Amino acid sequence: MSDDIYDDVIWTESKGVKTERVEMMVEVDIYESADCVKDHDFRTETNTHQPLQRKGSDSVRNRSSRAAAVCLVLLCVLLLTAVIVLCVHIHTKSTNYTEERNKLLNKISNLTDERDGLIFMNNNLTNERDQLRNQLQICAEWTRYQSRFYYISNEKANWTESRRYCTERGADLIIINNTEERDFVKNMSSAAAVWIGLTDSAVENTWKWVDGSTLTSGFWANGEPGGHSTENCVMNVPEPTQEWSQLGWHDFACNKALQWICEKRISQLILQ
Ligand SMILES: [Ca+2]
Ligand SMILES: [Ca+2]
Repeated sequence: MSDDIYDDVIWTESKGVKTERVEMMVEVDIYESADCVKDHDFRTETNTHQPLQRKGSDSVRNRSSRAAAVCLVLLCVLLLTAVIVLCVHIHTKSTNYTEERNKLLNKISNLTDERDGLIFMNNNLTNERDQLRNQLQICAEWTRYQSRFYYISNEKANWTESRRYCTERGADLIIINNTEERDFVKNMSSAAAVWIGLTDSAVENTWKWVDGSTLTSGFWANGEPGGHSTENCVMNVPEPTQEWSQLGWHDFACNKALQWICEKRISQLILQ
């Protein structure tokens, strides 16, 4: 019985060893199978994933290219827009500057016209001022009688120079129209013999006043005029002196030096 038992045990043990071997072999097979499966899966995965990864990278590359193209187009559009806006801005500015330049040129032209007008006005005012000065001087030095101003010189000159002095001041040698004026001249000139504006230089013995009118009647001294062609200008002797015994008008040589009397009408003074 015990032998049986031992035999059973041995058998059992051997059986157990066998079982363990079987189990180990099974385990080895399992592990090998697992390794095979792993290897198979890895290869399978490797074989399966490689094309997918390639497809994915191509897709990403395509997307990147499209994005880059879109960005480039957008950039071009932006640049084009910026260029257009800049051109419009420059054109607008240029137009504004041109308008401003034209306005300034117009203003300069107007100011130039105004300046020329002011210069012209200033010249006129300067002339008026000079005329007023002359008139003031005339009022100060000349004597008013009725509607005329008279001036008697202190210097002596020939008839032509005497007349020039008067005409340069808007006057002329005196024309004696009546006895009142003759008496005024007599008072004015005291005893001095003076040139008056009467001559027959153009036609002998045809006496004309400096205004071109012909003498009709005059205040000749006794025996005058008697100088004929040698005495063509007239002097007035207001009263008898040692030199001139006869008062009144004398024909006398025009180149002789005497004092003179200028006459100016008030209308001439205003017009001057
Ligand atoms: Ca004469
Ligand atoms: Ca005479």
